[in-house]
Order: sequence, then C-alpha cells, then structure tokens
Amino acid sequence: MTKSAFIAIVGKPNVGKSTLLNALINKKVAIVSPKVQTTRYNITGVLTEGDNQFVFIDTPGMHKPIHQLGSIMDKGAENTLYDADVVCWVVDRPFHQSDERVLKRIEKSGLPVILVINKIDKLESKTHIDEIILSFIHRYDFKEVIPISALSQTHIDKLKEALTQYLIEGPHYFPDDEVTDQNDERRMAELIREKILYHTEEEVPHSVAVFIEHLEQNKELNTIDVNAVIIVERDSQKGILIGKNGERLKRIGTEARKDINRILNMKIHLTLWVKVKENWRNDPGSIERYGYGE
Ligand SMILES: Nc1nc2c(ncn2[C@@H]2O[C@H](COP(=O)(O)OP(=O)(O)OP(=O)(O)O)[C@@H](O)[C@H]2O)c(=O)[nH]1
Ligand SMILES: [Mg+2]
Repeated sequence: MTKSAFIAIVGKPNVGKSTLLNALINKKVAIVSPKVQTTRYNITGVLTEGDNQFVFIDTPGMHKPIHQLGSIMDKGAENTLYDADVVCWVVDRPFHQSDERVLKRIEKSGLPVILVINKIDKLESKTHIDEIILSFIHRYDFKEVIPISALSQTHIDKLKEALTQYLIEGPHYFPDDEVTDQNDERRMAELIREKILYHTEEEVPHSVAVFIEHLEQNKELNTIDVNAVIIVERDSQKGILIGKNGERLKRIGTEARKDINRILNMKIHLTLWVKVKENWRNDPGSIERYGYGE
C-alpha cells in the first residue's frame, strides 16, 4: 500500500531550512546562502522510497516584512502550514522574541510539530543544545525534539525515521522519479542568484531578482544558449554587480554555469544581462514577472 506525507519545513530566516531540505532528499533543489531571506518561495522536494513518498516543503524564513516581496514570502511560508500533515520547526539558537511569529502560526495550525535543533556541529557543548531545548520545550506540545546538523548530515536519518509515522495511506502525489516542483529555468535562475548572494553584500543581495529571458538549443555546439536577466534596484548596484572590468559578473556567470552543468546536467552557454528596475520589491507586476508572485 502506498503512503505519503506533506512535511512543512518552517522557521526564522537563516536557520538552515533549505540545507535541511537538500540533505533530506540528498539532492540540491533549494539554494543556500549565509544571507537572510535566501529562499523566496515555497520549494517542494520529493523523496520516494519504495511505497513511501515524503513531500517536503521548504519555505521562506518567517519575518516581519518591510517590502511587498517580503510580505508575499512570509505569507507563503505561513500558508504551507494549512496544507501539511506534520511540521519541522527548525531553530539554531535559544528561543527569542522573534520566534513568536513562527510559534503563533504553529499554534494556529494545531499540527504535530517536530522541533529540529540545527547546526549542532557548531555548538560547543551538549549544555548548549540543552539550553536551546529548555528554552523551547514548554512553548508547544512538540511530538519530538531532534538535534541535527543539516550541513554535516548528522541525525538526518533519525529525523526521517521520526517522520515515517506521519505517512498516510493513499496515492503518491508526485511521479516516483520527481525531485522538485521547480522547472529547469527556475532552478537555473536560482543558482545564478545563489552566486550573487555569495559575491555581494549589504542591500545588494536582497535587491536582486533573476529570471531566464531566453533559452535555445544550439545543435552545432550541442549546448543550450541561455540568456538570464539580473534585476537590481539602482544604477549603483548595477555597477557593484558588474564589478571592475566586469570581473564580478564574470565570476558569478562562471560559477553558475558550472553548477547548472553539474546539478541539472545541462551544458549551457550563459549570458548575463543586468537591468535596473527601481523599487521592484514593492511592485506586484514586477514581483510576478520575476517569478516570486503569490
Ligand atoms: N554550521 C552549520 N551551518 C549550517 C547548517 N545548516 C545550514 N547552515 C548554514 O546556515 C546558512 C543558512 O542556510 P540556509 O539553508 O540557506 O538557511 P534557510 O533557513 O533556508 O534561510 P532562508 O532561506 O533565508 O530562510 C548557510 O550558510 C548554511 O551553510 C549546519 O547544520 N551547520
Ligand atoms: Mg532557505
């Protein structure tokens, strides 16, 4: 008998939700970066093991938004809670007032929740893990508390094991060989954005949108020609992104191409264009066009 479960992965920005998704399905379907608010929309990662299908939904970090984009992200994360069977609430430090936002929504959902303490590779001692556990444990009736390291893939199996009890008999919702709901263009645009997140600082990474404008098979070279557009909010940001003699943009392009080649198994010829669209994060039309709409 086939079984499946929808598992929402929620928490504050930067706690390691996307790293966890990739570790759980053992494939890179969500981009990861040291910057907050890396993930901008819900990303489905599917793991099918025989009769069991786990459908993980990675979500944008829940935060108090200051732009319309942020508001869509934050709301999108909340909405996964109303469709899920079980929740993994990922944390990486003791309870703080900023966790209230997540807690309130979890309480509203009434769902079974596993508290996932991430980044234990970074914590100095067991005392520190206990301190985090103690700060959370009385705030919700957690089904389990599981300390893990998504980065070093420690105790991922334990978490998966705990999740098997939430599988429900019924059909699989995705083909058994499918790993994500995102198409190749989306994944390419995201991998390009990931490189930008690593190579820029302060407001720039948050002001960037990436979309694929054109994609065409080049039969002679046996490659795919890809034109990607990088949107920034100001001319000064365009300058930063391009860099001296175009060096930064070139590096971003090279790294993105290598990743696309390796992860999506596509040999591409990548051309990047940088355009300015002022205040796009507050413009619903632009948000939609760049692929981050509701
Ligand atoms: N040391 C350590 N770092 C981790 C671990 N998991 C994630 N990180 C790092 O934490 C940072 C944030 O990881 P993400 O997976 O992008 O975090 P996120 O929760 O998806 O962030 P948003 O999408 O912005 O909400 C990255 O630099 C990761 O490499 C871990 O287990 N240990
Ligand atoms: Mg993320």
